[in-house]
Amino acid sequence: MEVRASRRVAALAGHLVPSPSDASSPKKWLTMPCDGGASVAAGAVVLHPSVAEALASGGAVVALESTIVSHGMPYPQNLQMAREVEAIVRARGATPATVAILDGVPRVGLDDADLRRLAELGARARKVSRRDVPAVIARRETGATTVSATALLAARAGVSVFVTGGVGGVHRGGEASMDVSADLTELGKTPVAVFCAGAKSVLDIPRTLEFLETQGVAVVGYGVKEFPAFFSRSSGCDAPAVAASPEQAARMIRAAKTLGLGGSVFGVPIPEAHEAAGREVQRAIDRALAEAEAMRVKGADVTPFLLKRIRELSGGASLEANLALVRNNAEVGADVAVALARLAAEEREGGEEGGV
Ligand code: PSU
Ligand code: MN
Repeated sequence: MEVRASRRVAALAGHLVPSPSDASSPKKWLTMPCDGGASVAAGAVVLHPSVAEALASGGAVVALESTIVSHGMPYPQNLQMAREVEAIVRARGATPATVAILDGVPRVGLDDADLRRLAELGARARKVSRRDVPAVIARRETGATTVSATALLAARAGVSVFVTGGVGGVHRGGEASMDVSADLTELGKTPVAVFCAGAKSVLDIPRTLEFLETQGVAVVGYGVKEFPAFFSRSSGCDAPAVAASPEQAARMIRAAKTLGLGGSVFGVPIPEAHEAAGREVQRAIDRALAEAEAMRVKGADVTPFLLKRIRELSGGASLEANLALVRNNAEVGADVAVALARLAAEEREGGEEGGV
């Protein structure tokens, strides 16, 4: 064990220069095995050895969000989901990298014990958005990362594919409250492709798409024309682009990367077999929205409040549908990550001209 670990670190040293002060180049971030983090500088991203190894060898890696574990689902289904999604990613030939901040250390790739800890903490874990990152690190707190914080930490580590359930968006009434998820601005500047089932209809989907356009985020329907609405395959809004295969999605991600652009959102619709349950959930959504307004729930509490009430009001139907769409997103995201790794390898070998 000891020997293997030190050999791994030696192999990695050749690829990753420890220079945590330089945030602009992912390759220069300090990386260490996750059990040896004693002297890691505050803010340095620590990669799990399996993730560091996959990246160093040009393998496919898929980042996974942790707020969906802590705040998105109840225990123990959340732990089961987190494990299952990692297993799906592995089975399709990619390395899973769940992202979180544990005891003040940003981590890309977790052990099973870490997953369990986040799942058990549930809503007692901090919900960490981009703005919360410095304070959580400085105070050595433990937090689950939202799409925005997951995307930024994944990008710093050099991971460009990310799977979750749904993205945040412009909240209803957001034109007055200015409650616009930091997920949207993050994707405008961070080169990560998020595979999700779209945005929930608790949000204002047309305004969310407008905002993504302003931010220059590439929005893509995966195999569908419409941008999906989480529990429903249809939102009434067309996505500006369509990807027909993992290879095509990978070429889009590669083109954005080559030009130094920001992120993208791939809307993967909920599988048809689970959409019926989704319709039932719509009524629960409408009621939860009315309650949030009556109770004047505000800010970062809005999304967790709505998710919890929808689950309670729909009697478990929403949880079933949610689990099904996350599994599906993991399959698609892993396939695209594998295609992307292949594409990058072909370009390195000069086998294919351009690749766009
Ligand atoms: N949508 C879901 N499930 C979730 C979230 C959104 O269907 O768990 C979480 C994600 O972590 C997302 C965050 O990044 O909520 C957005 O929160 P806010 O609206 O406060 O930005
Ligand atoms: Mn908000």
